[in-house]
Amino acid sequence: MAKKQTLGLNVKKNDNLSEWYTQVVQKAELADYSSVSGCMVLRPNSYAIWENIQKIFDSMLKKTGHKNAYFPLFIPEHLLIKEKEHVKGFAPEVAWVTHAGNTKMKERLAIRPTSETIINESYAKWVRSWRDLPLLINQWCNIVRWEFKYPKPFLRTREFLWQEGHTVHATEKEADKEVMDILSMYKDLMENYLAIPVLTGKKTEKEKFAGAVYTMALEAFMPDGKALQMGTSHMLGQNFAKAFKIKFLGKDEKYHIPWQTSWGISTRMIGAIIMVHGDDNGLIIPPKIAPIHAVIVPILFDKSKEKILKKAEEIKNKLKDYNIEIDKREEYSPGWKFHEWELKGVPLRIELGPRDLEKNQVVLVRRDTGEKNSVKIKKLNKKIKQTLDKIQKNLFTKAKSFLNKNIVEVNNWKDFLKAIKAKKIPKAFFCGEKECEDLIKFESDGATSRCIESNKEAGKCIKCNKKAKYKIYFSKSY
Ligand code: 86X
Repeated sequence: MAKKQTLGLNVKKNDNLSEWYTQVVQKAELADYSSVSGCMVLRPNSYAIWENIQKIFDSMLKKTGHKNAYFPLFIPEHLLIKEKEHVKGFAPEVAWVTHAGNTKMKERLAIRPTSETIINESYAKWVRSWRDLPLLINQWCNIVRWEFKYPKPFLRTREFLWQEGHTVHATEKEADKEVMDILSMYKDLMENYLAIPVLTGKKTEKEKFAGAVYTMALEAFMPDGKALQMGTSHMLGQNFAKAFKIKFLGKDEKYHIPWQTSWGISTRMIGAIIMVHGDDNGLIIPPKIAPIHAVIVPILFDKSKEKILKKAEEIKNKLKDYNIEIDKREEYSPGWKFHEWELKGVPLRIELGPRDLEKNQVVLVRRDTGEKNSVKIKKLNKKIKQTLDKIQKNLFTKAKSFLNKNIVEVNNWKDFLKAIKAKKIPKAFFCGEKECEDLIKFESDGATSRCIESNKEAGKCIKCNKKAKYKIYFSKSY
């Protein structure tokens, strides 16, 4: 039977998250499929969210001395394979340009799957002395990884948008600090703007980026019990510097090999925003990243139409600090419009009818709770600020308590499996051995380590019973 095509969603979030997600993406006009499998169109509604995320994080980067630059999309093969570790395992995902017109190229060009190599080729020329350090460069760009797993808008696409930072430091200590500074900037962005709580910590040897000495990660927890990696910050040590022969003359007049970091976040985060905050009526955009803060829906009758529209404009003009939209369409009923803006996740709705006009008030409706309040127009500016703050806090608090509720400390394998089956996040002692982690994944039907919570604790590995190295979170993941 053909599915009924309605404006609203025809599946509940808790009944089928995956189908719910697909419908929200489509019906809220966030993304669309294209004729290239795995490559999605970012429609204005999601691109505007990405622009807001860019603005926020870019300003954090500028404040901490980072500068933007742009490096080529194409990476010649000899460059890409210079640092062998980082290509390991990824080779099947690299997309290549092999021809110009009908002529085969002498050397094929990779479409960047990440830019360490092309950037370090430049760094080898630019880094001469200690005065050139630290070198703190960021680039906003697109990335191509030709994956073969089933694509999912924002979460797994062959092309995506991200920022990648690549830094060079004189000492190991400074590079370590950069890795941690970026990690806390990412956490700030995710928790205080996207309203998504994250677990942060080091990755195990098995899960770290092969080109790195260690990897720090930020992990969010989705309603279906799967973790979603939201970002990574890598300590590259001297791996790339050695491969690309980067060296600098120190204050001591001797040559030294510098220390490097790289880090990234991507449009994948938009997938997390959809899944974490959305409800049965659709998307809910956290106010701090919402392209539209409030929509005014005028209740139009022939008699009072002009007055109402005039007042709506007046209200919009007074609310200069916010992005306000007036929905003037006459071919749709107010109720229809309410549903549409709810579906699209706009944090606030302002209803304005003839009775409200008489009383110099509007009805203010929260997207997250549905709560309605009559507000005097005089007090609207202040009330909107307060309410947006409340929505922002409420979204984070709800997500945070869901995360906390789902972390369970376990100390035997039976309870570990129980927790995974129940779609929770077991926290357990672990020996850190790759073979043991492989076994855990196999026997738990796909659970992997997410990030290390602490490494000071003494205990026995949840799986092999040998001496544990640390306490760590496990779960299935996207
Ligand atoms: C790992 C490492 C790192 C800068 C980040 O995680 C953040 C931003 N880069 C990225 N990675 C690869 O190195 C890689 C390499 C090849 Cl050749 C590939 F085809 C896919 C890859 N995917 C991830």
